[in-house]
Amino acid sequence: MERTPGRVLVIVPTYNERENLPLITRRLREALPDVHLLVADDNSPDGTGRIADELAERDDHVHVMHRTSKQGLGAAYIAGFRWGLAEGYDVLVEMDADGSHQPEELHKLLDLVADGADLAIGSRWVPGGKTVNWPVSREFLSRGANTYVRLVLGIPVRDATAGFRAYRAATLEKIELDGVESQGYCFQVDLTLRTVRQGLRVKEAPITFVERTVGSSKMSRKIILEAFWRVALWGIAGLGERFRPRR
Ligand SMILES: Nc1nc2c(ncn2[C@@H]2O[C@H](COP(=O)(O)OP(=O)(O)OP(=O)(O)O)[C@@H](O)[C@H]2O)c(=O)[nH]1
Ligand SMILES: [Mg+2]
Repeated sequence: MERTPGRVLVIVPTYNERENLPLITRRLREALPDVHLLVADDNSPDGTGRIADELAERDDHVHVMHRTSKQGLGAAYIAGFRWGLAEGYDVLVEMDADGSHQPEELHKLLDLVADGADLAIGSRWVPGGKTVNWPVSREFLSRGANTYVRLVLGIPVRDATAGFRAYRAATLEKIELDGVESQGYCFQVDLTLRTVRQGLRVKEAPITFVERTVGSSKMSRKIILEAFWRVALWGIAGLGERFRPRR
């Protein structure tokens, strides 16, 4: 029997995902019919916001947040979390629109939350995790970034940059979203670090990450550099904590 950890909201940030959004919406609604979806669109020039409105008109489980301009993945998620918390959802999920995160695997994350995890991460880099059609360069970047994060921050998570995750509402309430400045992918590392530092339970489930087949990537050199310097600063800021002698 399917276990449920309460009312679940999946937040999907979108920027120019007009082909992908209807597909991912249908897959999610079929895989887990009780789960709600919030599309957080940054005024996509390709009309993704309009498509989201059409989907929401036909389905009371689909909601749309229209944002004024492209402000990065992190800002879109924070706005989505705030909406979901105000609406009283128990679990808030992050999922990409491009099909890389498979809605058919979401139950694995919800099961971990139902079993007590405060944050469940869909991981490429635990045993059983896979990537499909990912260029060697992207795999190298992701593995390298995760090794860097583990060395600099010392957190026991194999895939801290992963963007397919489920947060218990109480976790987001504890981690002070107001202080989050990260915009690109380091947003994921930032929230992982905040969760670990609160002493909360982070669990990873293996997933199969599938490279997008339509639309274009928003990954950029700027996003990679932001992650590099922010992680370094968090590492330096945490040195006092890590090397303080135990009493
Ligand atoms: N609202 C909003 N969504 C964004 C922004 N940047 C990226 N996204 C969305 O965040 C998700 C992940 O972005 P992707 O472009 O797929 O990034 P990626 O997965 O590293 O790149 P690929 O591997 O090429 O797919 C997608 O659903 C994007 O549409 C942004 O600035 N605002
Ligand atoms: Mg993607």
